[in-house]
Amino acid sequence: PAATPRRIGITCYPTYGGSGVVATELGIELAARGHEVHFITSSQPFRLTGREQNIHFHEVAVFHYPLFEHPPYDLALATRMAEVAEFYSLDLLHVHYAIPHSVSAYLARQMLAARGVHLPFVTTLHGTDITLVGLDPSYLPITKFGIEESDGVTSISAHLRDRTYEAFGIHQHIEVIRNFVNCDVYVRDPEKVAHMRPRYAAENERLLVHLSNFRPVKRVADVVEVFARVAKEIPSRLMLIGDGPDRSIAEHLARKYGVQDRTHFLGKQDNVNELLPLADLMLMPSEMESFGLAALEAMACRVPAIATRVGGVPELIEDGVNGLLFSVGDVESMAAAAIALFQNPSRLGQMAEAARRTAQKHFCASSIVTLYEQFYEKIIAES
Ligand code: GMT
Repeated sequence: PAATPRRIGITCYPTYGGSGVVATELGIELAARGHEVHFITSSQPFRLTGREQNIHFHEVAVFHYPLFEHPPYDLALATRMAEVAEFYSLDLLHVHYAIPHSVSAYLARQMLAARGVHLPFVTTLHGTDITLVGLDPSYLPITKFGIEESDGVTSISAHLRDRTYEAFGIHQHIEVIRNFVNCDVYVRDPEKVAHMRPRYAAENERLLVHLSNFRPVKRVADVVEVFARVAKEIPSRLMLIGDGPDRSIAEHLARKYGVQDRTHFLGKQDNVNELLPLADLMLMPSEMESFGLAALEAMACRVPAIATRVGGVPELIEDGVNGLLFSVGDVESMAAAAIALFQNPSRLGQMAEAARRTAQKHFCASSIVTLYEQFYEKIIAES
């Protein structure tokens, strides 16, 4: 049966990054199911057009005053959360990424409670809020507090849940609700591929893809190291989608290995669902991934990934079945595996099929969004 239509507030980092993508896609899916969704963020989430039905956007404006060396965004956010929640009678607030969102949500809940208004909030942990930021000793106590004060906590992988229990000594229940992809939007349409692929690779060439925010944790240098080795053996090209601090390292390495003319630096792209299906193989050699959303998006498009055996990645990629897993930094083995796959098209085809099947069977928006709806109902009923 359809869930009761609810009024849900969503807060996330609206810029490029997996947590913002998941939060935005969740809002879109909830709105399509008849819920009223209110994004409360510093700017419009990048995957929204602003014209979607049932979706409202509330910008958090931060007051700047010369005395403030650091404008107090967390407080501006808490204030806006409380205002929106009261004005639109929100049933629940769902914040993505613990820092500072769960603490702002806590403040909003307390402000409203003082006025007799009830506002439960759910925190979804995405990864670096726990593994990097949350473990900076100066942030640990407040992150722990934000998590413990949440009316409900979810985590995007079992690995991240366990890391959170260990690192924060938290005892409350953390529900694992894995990331998802819209399998109707992330799909390989052979006609579109035939039309667009020649822009990036000739018919006899293989196309590899990497998608990230080019932060050190993504090890973009390893992507180029692998590609340089593959390009020696197989006519191929590399498509790099995204931008960030390590882009110039990647450009430098591409020149060093003489593969700059075979590498497309596409920068930040909005409609990655149109680009991913053009590729034959994804490279995701990250130092850490609590989930690895980029790999899931590729898999839904029938593009298996060569990835690292870290964090929550093995919950998505089954080594040798729907992709391949290696140790961090083992570029030689990754390159050898890519070459072997390209020399064995039927194995690559089987892996591509298995990748799509995994996305459809376990990670489709249609089933995962229902888990969020059920979780919301549980929290609303209990709080
Ligand atoms: O990895 C990033 O740099 C972005 C970060 C984020 O918070 O946006 O990604 C984390 O959340 C994604 C969505 O849930 C996950 O798919 C990523 O694996 C996770 N990143 C890390 O754990 C490093």
